[in-house]
Amino acid sequence: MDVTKIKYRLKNARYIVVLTGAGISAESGIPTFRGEDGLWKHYRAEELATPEAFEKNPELVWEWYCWRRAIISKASPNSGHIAIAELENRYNNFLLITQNVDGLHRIAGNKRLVEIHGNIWETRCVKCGAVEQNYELNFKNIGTCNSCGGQKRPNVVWFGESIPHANLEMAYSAAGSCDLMIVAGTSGIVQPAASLPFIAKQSGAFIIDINIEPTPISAIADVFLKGKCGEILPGLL
Ligand code: BJW
Repeated sequence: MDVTKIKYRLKNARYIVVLTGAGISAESGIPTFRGEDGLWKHYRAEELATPEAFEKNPELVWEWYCWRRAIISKASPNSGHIAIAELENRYNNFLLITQNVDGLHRIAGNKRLVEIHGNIWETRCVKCGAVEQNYELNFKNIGTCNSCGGQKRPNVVWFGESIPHANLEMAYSAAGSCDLMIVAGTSGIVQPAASLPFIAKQSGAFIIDINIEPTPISAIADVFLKGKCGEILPGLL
């Protein structure tokens, strides 16, 4: 029943939007935020991914980001990332919205994508806002802004911060106008990303949710595919 529905929707989709979260990179060896492996030195993401945490202890926050950079630097896209890159090749109207900062979707080949929570390989100056590429793995060597000497922070979106306007507009507009949304590997609890499937559903899109366990998004999905992204996504193609 579900297979027939999915085949029909994939074959006839005019505009596909894919929303991904940390679960898609789990099979590349990158820890998720809220799973069993989500803790780092007993801290939760909510305690480190905030402007307040950075203000209080920038070294600790940079140490966490450099620990994550080291893991990401050794990781490669998995079959789930590759399947999503192939989806982009197959559809004229396609957008990937990722909450991940690891850059693996770009490496897999996606070009039409919005990284709504930023990119771990960029820094932003807290004083002048200059954005720089930065591949340092040692938190002690992050350095200062090349333009003004100010303090560098990761160019990512922390709790309490707004998603850059253009990215949010693009994500909302895509969610409101797609006719098929595939949600892959997100717990669906962090806003505003978590509201995108709800917007798509309200606008009449068919929602496929892929996750190893049910989430608030599975509850409204037309189809919930329980399992690993790396196994299920290639199957959709
Ligand atoms: C697999 C798998 C496999 C595993 N295959 N699946 C409205 C209501 C309530 C709260 C708020 C609200 N609006 C805003 C808020 C506050 C807050 C928020 O949402 N809090 C919630 C915790 C309740 N949101 C914000 O602050 C956002 N800003 C904002 O809204 O601005 C406007 C505003 C400003 C001021 C005041 C009020 C409003 C910003 C959120 C930024 C989130 N940033 C982070 C860090 C980014 C940088 C970094 O990476 O370090 O983004 S936090 C972290 O969570 C990261 C992730 O992108 C994000 C989502 O997590 P994700 O990807 O879903 O991962 P997990 O670990 O949660 O889930 C993994 C899933 O995969 C699980 O379901 C597994 O089962 C599954 N899985 N292996 C398939 N192989």
